[in-house]
Amino acid sequence: MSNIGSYEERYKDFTWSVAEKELEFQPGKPLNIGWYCSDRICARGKGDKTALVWESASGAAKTYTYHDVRRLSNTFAVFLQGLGLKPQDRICLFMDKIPELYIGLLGIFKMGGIAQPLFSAFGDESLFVRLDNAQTSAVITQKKHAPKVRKILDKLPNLKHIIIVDHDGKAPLKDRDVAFSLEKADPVETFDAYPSEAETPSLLHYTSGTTGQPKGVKHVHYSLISQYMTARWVLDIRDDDIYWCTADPGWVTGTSYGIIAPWSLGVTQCVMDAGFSAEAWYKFIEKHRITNWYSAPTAIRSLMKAGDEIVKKFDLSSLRQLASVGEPLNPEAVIWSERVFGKAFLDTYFQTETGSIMITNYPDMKIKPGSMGKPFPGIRATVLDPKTYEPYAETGKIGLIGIRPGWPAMMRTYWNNEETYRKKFQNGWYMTGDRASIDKEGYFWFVGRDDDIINTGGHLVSPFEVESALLEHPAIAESAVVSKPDPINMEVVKAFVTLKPGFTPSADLDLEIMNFIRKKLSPLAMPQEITFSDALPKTRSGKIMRRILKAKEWGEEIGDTSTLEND
Ligand code: 6R9
Repeated sequence: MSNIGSYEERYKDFTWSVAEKELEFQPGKPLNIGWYCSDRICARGKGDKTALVWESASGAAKTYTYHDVRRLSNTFAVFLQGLGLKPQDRICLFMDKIPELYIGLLGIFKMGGIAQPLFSAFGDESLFVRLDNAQTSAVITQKKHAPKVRKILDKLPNLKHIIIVDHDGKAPLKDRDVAFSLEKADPVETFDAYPSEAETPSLLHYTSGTTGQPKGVKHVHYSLISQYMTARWVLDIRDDDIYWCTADPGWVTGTSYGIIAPWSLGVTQCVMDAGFSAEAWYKFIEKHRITNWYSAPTAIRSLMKAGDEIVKKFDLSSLRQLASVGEPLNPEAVIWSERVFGKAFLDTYFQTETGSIMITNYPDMKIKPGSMGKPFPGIRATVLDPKTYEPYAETGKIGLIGIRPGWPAMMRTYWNNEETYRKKFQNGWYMTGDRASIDKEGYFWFVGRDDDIINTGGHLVSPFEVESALLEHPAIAESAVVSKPDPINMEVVKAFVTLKPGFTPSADLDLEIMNFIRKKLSPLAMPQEITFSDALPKTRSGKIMRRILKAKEWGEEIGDTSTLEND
């Protein structure tokens, strides 16, 4: 049995005050995640412990102690204040997985700003809608990504500063640019963190919606309580562990469990700023003696594809705890990992909106490969009848996953979109938008999403966003975007388009459209396949019936087509 107690024992009578006590947080007193993740660890005598081990694709490496993280996040905070940035201003982090991203997040928290992390792979259009929606005041970025921000600057009157963290003087600074070097700036030894309270906003993560623009999920400093507790009990992070979360902080897993949870626990974490390669990943685990590894099904499937032989070339005996999140973890992946690593990946389930792990496998709990496990202590989750929004009386029925609101990391609203936020609740339940069933022993079995959102490699892509971007291409008259099955990414983006008069389908046009989307939105949103059609299936009221196109891709029954216009 592990040191964290059995699931049943923990679930029974759990209240979040357990975590509050461990963190010595007193309700009503200030709570600043930046302080918790650095100053508090130093105050507990662990300042010289390594907080971050960082490596890049080119072989560059850097190591930071907790004292370094504390001092450098102070330095960041003072610099941001010096620019005139104020508490609650939105400050975007738009960088690769470099140390400035990790330390910058704490710096923003410490000066009371609201951090807005965005994937550095985002193109100018993806970037624009998110910066515009949040009315962001500053973007912290690298010189290679700055041109994408500059391109949309005219449309963003509220964006006052583009902060370049690796300015080398070779190219001159441009309009609204300002250089900041973490290494060259005068280190700030002491800084009074902004006295945020539990309910003070901390973070905005953008997530794709089925219709309309992406939504800014607003989190508060109190989220720390559930991020800390879930990391301790599910990821089983202990004091001497070496932890590796493979997620990018542009995504909720990369902030909740790639920055906040590990640093609030005072553990050493490793970051690899490089693309996927089985060999490089195993080498990284071997070299750093990783004990806890949090990854995603797409990566695990890619490792499976690389084969068993390559695993044997490395000493991976340090691994103790493996976990996965983001998409369904297929039973084969669980069984495979048990065979090759001697440990099964524990499936965990949560969302940008939930901020922390909701339904999960738990150390010492029997694993049923293919099941997401059970609700974390303090979480009341169930499966609801889609007609009545009442929990099913019988087990085994497929319904909608609903969670009773009230855990610390729950989103507080969608930024400037209270109406959509309110629509997420039914009969007192927060509606996740996912479908599942619960078996007799209380295990949850994920079935699928209840909307059109495409989950490609763990990243949510809105068909609406891709369709809108496609319509901006001069050759395209109409577009419909659906998911298509894929052995590694589970789903990929597939587009159907009709062309404007004067344009004809060709391989060149196909490639050109793909590139157009990759640059405008991101590589993930890029259609992997484009079908040129003469017409798209539409309802009599003129809505494109994605359902029909999707069913064909997945080899499923098409279902009711009575509202189809052209049948
Ligand atoms: C953390 C994160 C959330 C959506 C969620 C669901 C899917 C996440 C899953 C899973 C099956 C799991 N999802 N974990 N599906 N099994 N263990 O992924 O946040 O990007 O907001 O996505 O991802 O559909 O609703 P986010």
